[in-house]
Amino acid sequence: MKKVYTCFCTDVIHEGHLNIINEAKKYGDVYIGVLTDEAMIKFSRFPTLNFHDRLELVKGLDGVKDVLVQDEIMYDGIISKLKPDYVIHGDNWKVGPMKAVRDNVERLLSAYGGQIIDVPYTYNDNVKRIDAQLNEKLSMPEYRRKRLKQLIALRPIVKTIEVHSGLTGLIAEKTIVEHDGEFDQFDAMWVSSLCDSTAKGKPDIELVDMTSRFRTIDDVMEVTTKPIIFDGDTGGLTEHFVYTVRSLERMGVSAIIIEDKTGLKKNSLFGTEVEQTQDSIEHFCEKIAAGKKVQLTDDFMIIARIESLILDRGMDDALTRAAAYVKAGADGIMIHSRKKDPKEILTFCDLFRKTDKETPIVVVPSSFNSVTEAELAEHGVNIVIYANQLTRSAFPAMEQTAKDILKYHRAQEVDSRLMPIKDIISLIEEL
Ligand code: SPV
Ligand code: MG
Repeated sequence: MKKVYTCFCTDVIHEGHLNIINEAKKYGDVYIGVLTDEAMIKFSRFPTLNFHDRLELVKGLDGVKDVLVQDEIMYDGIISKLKPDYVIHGDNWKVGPMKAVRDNVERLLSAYGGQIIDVPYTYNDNVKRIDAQLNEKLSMPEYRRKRLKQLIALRPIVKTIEVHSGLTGLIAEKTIVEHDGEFDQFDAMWVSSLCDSTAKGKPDIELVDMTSRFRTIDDVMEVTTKPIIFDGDTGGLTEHFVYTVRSLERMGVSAIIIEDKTGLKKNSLFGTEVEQTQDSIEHFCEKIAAGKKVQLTDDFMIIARIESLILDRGMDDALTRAAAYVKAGADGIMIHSRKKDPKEILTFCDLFRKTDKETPIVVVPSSFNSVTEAELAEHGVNIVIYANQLTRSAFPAMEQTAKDILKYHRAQEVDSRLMPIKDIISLIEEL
């Protein structure tokens, strides 16, 4: 019998999958691959079933000769192992980023005379409804909240991008690229105090109040499923912070990061150019412990941000504080720096990891932006936050457009730089 292979990357078997199996049977014995969680989350949505359950789901299907584990999106490993005569797939992979996968399969099969079978992709109302239900489930607080911890366990480094509106949320949610045979998308979203304030035309000094910050989170949550890390500034008074923790947890936010400063907070990237006061270790530990005490689930994370390097207090102070904050209950440490060279951040990570192998480390490479995700991961970093790049790219583009319209007294000159009207009116899907 000939071998026919297909790979499933799904939590629900619907008529589209059954159709593929029925078609496959016409050509030979059917082998199904199940994509691992690690591979799936690089280009698809986060699975609502764990890998073991997804494997069992496929094993329970009729007419399947064998079920295999596929641990890469590209088919090199699985094809060299199974040597299928045919690979069958919905024809949706002929366009978009998935085309790279089809090209990969075509190249591998042609080396020994194998063939691709493209079957018409099933996307009827029933399948659409299942798809929408899965997305809805992922956006629910109890699923979304725990996802940051799940991603820390699954990803070499959790890639997080700044959001401050529904629109930036959609960019974080939907942007997927294929590059050099690898797929990538952002894992999580950062509700930055700087960008949330800037979007409202306000300075980043804890002026935008919590009600307004929560409103931003809600706008983002309405249109996304990815987990949220909230920039909680100093956390405010401990008596207020405990309420913030409760509210964020209930909303389905995964983590709050609070920084060890008191008084009028200014953005860290000002460094010592402005007056900034670091909190005492004792007081900040009390704040962390108070927050941990009131949270109701194990999912929510309170991450302590250390400003010692920003304020030129030295590496020893940063390390002492890190150890104290972890002891007080912090679920992670964020270390910040405004140096262009990543050396001081990497040194901190190496020294911290000598005594603490577990506590997640978060970094924000706005100044030390030459560092790569792979380098950070090598030094034990778990979460990288691109904290302001969407805002900083949008502002000059909008400003230039405004200037050019004033200059030319019409909009024609700027049009070639703009998103087509057809695209903007169809950008947001209607239910
Ligand atoms: C933010 O994005 O608001 C931050 C990171 O707190 S930074 O601006 O680098 O301080
Ligand atoms: Mg901030």
